[in-house]
Formats: sequence, C-alpha cells, structure tokens
Amino acid sequence: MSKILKVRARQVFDSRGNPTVEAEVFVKNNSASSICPSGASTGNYEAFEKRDKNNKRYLGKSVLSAVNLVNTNISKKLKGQNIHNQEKIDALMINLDGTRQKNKLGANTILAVSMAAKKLSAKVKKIPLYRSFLVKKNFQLPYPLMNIINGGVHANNGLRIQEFMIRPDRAKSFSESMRICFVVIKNLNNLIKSKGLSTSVGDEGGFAPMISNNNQALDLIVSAIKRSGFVNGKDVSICLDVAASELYKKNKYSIHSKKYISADKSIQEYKKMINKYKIKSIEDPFAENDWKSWNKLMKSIKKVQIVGDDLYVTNLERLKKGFLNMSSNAILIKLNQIGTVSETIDVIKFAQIIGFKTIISHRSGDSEDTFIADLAVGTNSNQIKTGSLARSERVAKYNQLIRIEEELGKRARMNKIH
Ligand code: 2PG
Ligand code: MG
Repeated sequence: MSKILKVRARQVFDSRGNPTVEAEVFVKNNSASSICPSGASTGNYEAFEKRDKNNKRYLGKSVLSAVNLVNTNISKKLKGQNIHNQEKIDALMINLDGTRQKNKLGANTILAVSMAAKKLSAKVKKIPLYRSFLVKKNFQLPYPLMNIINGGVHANNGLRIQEFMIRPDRAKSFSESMRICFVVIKNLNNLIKSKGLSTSVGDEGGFAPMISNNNQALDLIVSAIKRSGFVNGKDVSICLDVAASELYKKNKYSIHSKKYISADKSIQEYKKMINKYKIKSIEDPFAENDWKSWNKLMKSIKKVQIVGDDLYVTNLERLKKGFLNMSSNAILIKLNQIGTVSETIDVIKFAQIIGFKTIISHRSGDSEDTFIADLAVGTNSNQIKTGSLARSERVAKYNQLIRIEEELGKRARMNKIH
C-alpha cells in the first residue's frame, strides 16, 4: 500500500487565461498533478466552482482560497490514505465538504485532487492511466466530435448555436478519424477565407467567422465535407451543441433566429435542419428544466443522438430522472460538473447500463491536462468532445489518444457509434 504523504496546490491559468487549481498528490518517491477545467455555458445544477469573488487583484476570479483549502484541510484529511482507494479518497473529500453541490470546498478544489490521485495510483502501479478505469481489456478508441465552428458564448459572432461539430463516422481507426477531420478543417479554412471572412478561432479552437445565421455555418461545413471528398451524413456527420439554456426566455427559444418561438415550433425547425443537413447528434436542444420538450423531441425524431449536458450535469439523480422521462439517449460527461472521479464513474456506469451513449467532454476553459482522453478509453465511451484541431489544450487530448492507439497496436479498435 502506498500512503498519501501530502497534497499541494497552486494557482495556474486555463486556456482563457483565467486562474484555476492545479493539485499535486505525493506518496513516497512519487507524485502526480492535475488541473481543473472550467465552463462558460454552465448548467445551474453543476457543482459549485470556488473563486475568490472579493479579491479585486484578480477581478474576482482567483482560486487562492481553493488552493489554501487543498494545502490545509484536504491535505490533512488525506494524509495516510491508500492512494489506490479512489472511492475512499473521494468520499473523504465529499464528506469534508458536506454540501450537495460542494459549496464549501468547491468542486474545482476537490476535482483537481481527485484526478491527481487517480493519476498517481496508475503511476505507482506502473500502468497507463486508461487501464485504471472500468475496462480491463479490449480497449476501444472514441470517435472525436470536433467543434469546427464556434458560436454562442464561446465566440462573439452572434451565432445562436454554440457548437457545430463533425464526427468521422466511418473511420476505421483513431488516426484515420483525425486525418478525416484534419482534411475537412483545412478545406473549411479555405472556404471561410475565400468568402472574405476571418479564420480566427473561438474558445474551443473552431473557426468563429462573423456570421450569425446557423444555416450559413451549416452550409459552409457541408461544402467543406464535399470538397474533402466525403459524403455528409455517411463518412462525416454534422453534430450540434445548441446549449439551449442560454437561448431560453419565458418558455420560448431563440435557437433558429433572434426571434423567440415556442418549443413546439423549435421542434419543427429542428426537424427541418436534421433533414436538410443530415444532422446525427444534438446536445442540449432545450433548457435544463424543460423536461417536457426534451421528451417531445425524443418522440418526434428517430436515429438522432440526443445528448444531455446541462440537463444532467453528470449527476446520477438527474440522469435517473431523464431516463424515466425518456429525455435523451446519450449523456455528456464532464468531471467538474460533479467534482470527483468516483462520482463521474458511477454516472458513466449507470448510463451504460440503461443503454445511453457516453460522451466524455472537455470544458471551454481547459488546460494541457489530458485526463479525459484516458477516461474516454478506460470507460468504453463512444465519443469524446474536445474541440477542434487548434489550440494546444484541445489538440493535447487528441494527441494523447493517438499515443494510446499506438500503444494498443493491433489490438486497438474504434468504438461503435450505432
Ligand atoms: C458544453 C461545453 C463544452 P462549457 O457546453 O458542452 O463544449 O461548454 O464548458 O462552456 O460549458
Ligand atoms: Mg454542452
């Protein structure tokens, strides 16, 4: 047994330049560290993110009190614990916090430690991180959901829909899936340029041209797929994250234009969009409390992956409710929505038992930490959503998956989408 000697934290910065927590866990002669990500389109039911609201030196965004909590209370609590008992480590921190949404310590404080402990356990056992989760053999690689046009709160172009993604559905290997996305992105770059628009990128590395019409973005992607020699809806599928909680007011939605319309009318618009652009996956099509509309959409369309992100916030209770309500057929998994590795694994396990697809996800504010790449493989998750092929914090996750695929060699398989 390797006992935890101490835990230390420091304030580092995320990809948007905001302060975030890096925690480092120590055992004898070894240590591992991890950095917590941070969202922009956060769900109301997410676990609490602790920031020093009153510290004007960092405009209220520093995480120095979280760092201090790791160095004092958490370090003291975890000292002497077995590094291989992740559930106990997480339970101790959950109990130390004692609130439902981790309001006291902060999910960002707890998660950085939880992930660092998980990494260190694998390191001590001398096994790659991905081998330390649920799957023990026959590892499969996830399909990338690449966010190639950014809108919503991740860009300032006025696009209503937050993420326009592509998924290379027929790729036979992970490296092939990267090649396909690479080619489409390069063609999209040229197309955007040829229209005299900017090819600068948004928070998740996707292009953020100054267009505000969803269909215009979709037309560009369809052309890029075609130009690349692929068939839209077959070789490459378009997938969306609407992040509709951001587009909701008084029971109405402004998803398809600036005008607010009813959920029923929005469903009609979704249907048109799905048919016209052969869309295969829609995340957060409705607001996080609008359970009725989620169910209506599920009943009225077929063969489309409906993904709950803000709806479930990687929370088991909300997932159970969504299952009973028939709200979706897939769940987005974000570690910092719930705050510990163990609770995240529990949600993934349950989702897989009820037949939901699991999609491991980054946050719009992310870092060089590649934990989620290993998590995707180690939990047999079908897909991973970690931005475009731009910005090192996004590319780092894809590069880690390339390494994992290489290590698996001939045994490497792609997961199943359908
Ligand atoms: C989302 C995420 C990640 P954010 O809505 O799915 O793409 O964005 O981290 O801003 O919540
Ligand atoms: Mg989302």
